[in-house]
Amino acid sequence: MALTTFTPKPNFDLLKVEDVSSPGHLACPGCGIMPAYRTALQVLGKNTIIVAPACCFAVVDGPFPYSAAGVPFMHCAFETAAASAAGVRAALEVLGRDDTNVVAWAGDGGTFDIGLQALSASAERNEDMIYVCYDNEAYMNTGIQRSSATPRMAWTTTTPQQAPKIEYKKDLGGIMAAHRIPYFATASLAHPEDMMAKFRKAKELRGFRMIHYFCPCPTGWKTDARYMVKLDRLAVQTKVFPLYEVFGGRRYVLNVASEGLPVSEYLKIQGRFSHLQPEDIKLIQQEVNDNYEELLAKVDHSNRQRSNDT
Ligand SMILES: Cc1ncc(C[n+]2csc(CCOP(=O)(O)OP(=O)(O)O)c2C)c(N)n1
Ligand SMILES: [Mg+2]
Repeated sequence: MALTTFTPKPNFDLLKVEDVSSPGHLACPGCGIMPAYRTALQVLGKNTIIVAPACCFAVVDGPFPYSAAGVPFMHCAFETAAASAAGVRAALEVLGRDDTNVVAWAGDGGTFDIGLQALSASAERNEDMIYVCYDNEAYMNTGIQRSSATPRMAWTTTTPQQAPKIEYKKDLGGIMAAHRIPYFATASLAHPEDMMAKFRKAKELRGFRMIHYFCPCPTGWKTDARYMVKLDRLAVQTKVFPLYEVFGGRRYVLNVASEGLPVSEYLKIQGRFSHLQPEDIKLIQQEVNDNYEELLAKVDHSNRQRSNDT
């Protein structure tokens, strides 16, 4: 298999950033949580408060009194990331401080599923926070149970190979766009410059901002730790996880044109898909193509609206 067709341009400015998070965290080898966290904090800086619900990240940061976060880190109940972060923002307002980034950082289970009502309420009130969802596509911390972010036909411990998941992955971008929030973006570990630029934009804006990033979990995806970045790159190249932004819930921008590699390239290095038959892969390919077409139509529509405006 061709390794990649993506040749990033070197950007040495990336090396001029200051690290806020520290080494010594407890993530599994190949986990995508901390590389993105490190990148985010390089952009957001020390004046940041993290709010994290129950999830791998809450464990990975370290056991009290140790922490790799480098900034204040508030643990909250599983379903309350967005509500808790809104509370932190309210407290800062009472103190007269408007110079702090309040960041909710939650898994897909805490975002797509149990935290969805708090998320929806905070988004609807346009609470002033950056909400980051790291999407490893299952409840990993408690033993790889399926979530509504798990892709169709994937193996998890609650969707065994004999009865893999049949439901579609929830469209988080669509749900958040429907809330007309100021900013929504998807991000990938294989595109760190794009990820940094998105955290920068999120930092500069006010109101409810969300970054949804694709977060490989070698343990749960039954793959090798060395494939972390490669999987994220393949997810973009195969259109499984396109990189795009939505401004104000209406204006869609595509950041990286997906090359349309066959989805099998992405599936075949993950044990969670090892039971798939050629006809299953065909169905997945169709779904991926349809989703991408739908996204391109929104981008096209946004471009036409913009040229009408000018
Ligand atoms: C109300 C409640 N239900 C269940 C749990 C158990 N629990 C803790 S973490 C977790 C899974 C979190 O999944 P996700 O948000 O996807 O993060 P990940 O573990 O994958 O990083 C569950 C089910 C809990 N802490 N609280
Ligand atoms: Mg998860």
